[in-house]
Amino acid sequence: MKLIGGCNSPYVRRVAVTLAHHDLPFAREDLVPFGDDKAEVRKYNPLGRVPALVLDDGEVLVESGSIIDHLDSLVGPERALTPATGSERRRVLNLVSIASGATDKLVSALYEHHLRPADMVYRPWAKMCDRQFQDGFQWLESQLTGDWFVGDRMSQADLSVAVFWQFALGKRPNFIARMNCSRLSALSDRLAATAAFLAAEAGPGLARGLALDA
Ligand SMILES: N[C@@H](CCC(=O)N[C@@H](CS)C(=O)NCC(=O)O)C(=O)O
Repeated sequence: MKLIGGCNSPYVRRVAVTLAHHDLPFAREDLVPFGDDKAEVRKYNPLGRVPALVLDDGEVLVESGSIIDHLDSLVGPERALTPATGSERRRVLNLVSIASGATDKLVSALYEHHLRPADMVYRPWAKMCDRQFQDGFQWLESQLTGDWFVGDRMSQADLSVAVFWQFALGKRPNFIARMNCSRLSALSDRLAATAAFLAAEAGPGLARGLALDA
């Protein structure tokens, strides 16, 4: 398998951490979905977005959620990070949807401030995105009442929330500090020290690039 995209993207990184957690061997092609690399990324995904995962027979999967679903199917229901059925599955998917949707808003605000010409930035929109990110992650904070979001072991909810939180911290450290999400921070710190997270580190680019209030 080959993972397209670099771990500076949180969507790529949650796939890379899942691959490492499951001990699945894979190669990487660290393409950026902008600039010179965009045409190359389009060869894997007509939308020109990362991540994409090229399977050994050449089939290409896109969207981090679909890719992760496939990785779970490779390791079977006992080891899968998203339960196969029932209320625990619904809960994990719901938590991941909120975390992923909130991160989409953080990314939208970064794009608004950094990709638009300065005199065309629409600040009310960026502010609304910040509010949505904050509401989403503060709700997640309220849902984390024990060591794990669901059950007694790490699920995809824990893994993805930690990856998204670390991304947000790299881009908006002051904003994140003001949110006072101590439980999410503790979860994130705990997981950051595990082998799967260390194997998929974002590198210096995490704090570089589109940082807003570093
Ligand atoms: N919902 C997608 C989001 C992927 C995404 O937003 N990727 C960004 C990189 S962080 C990207 O490729 N952006 C370029 C673009 O959308 O043109 C997923 O979960 O895979």
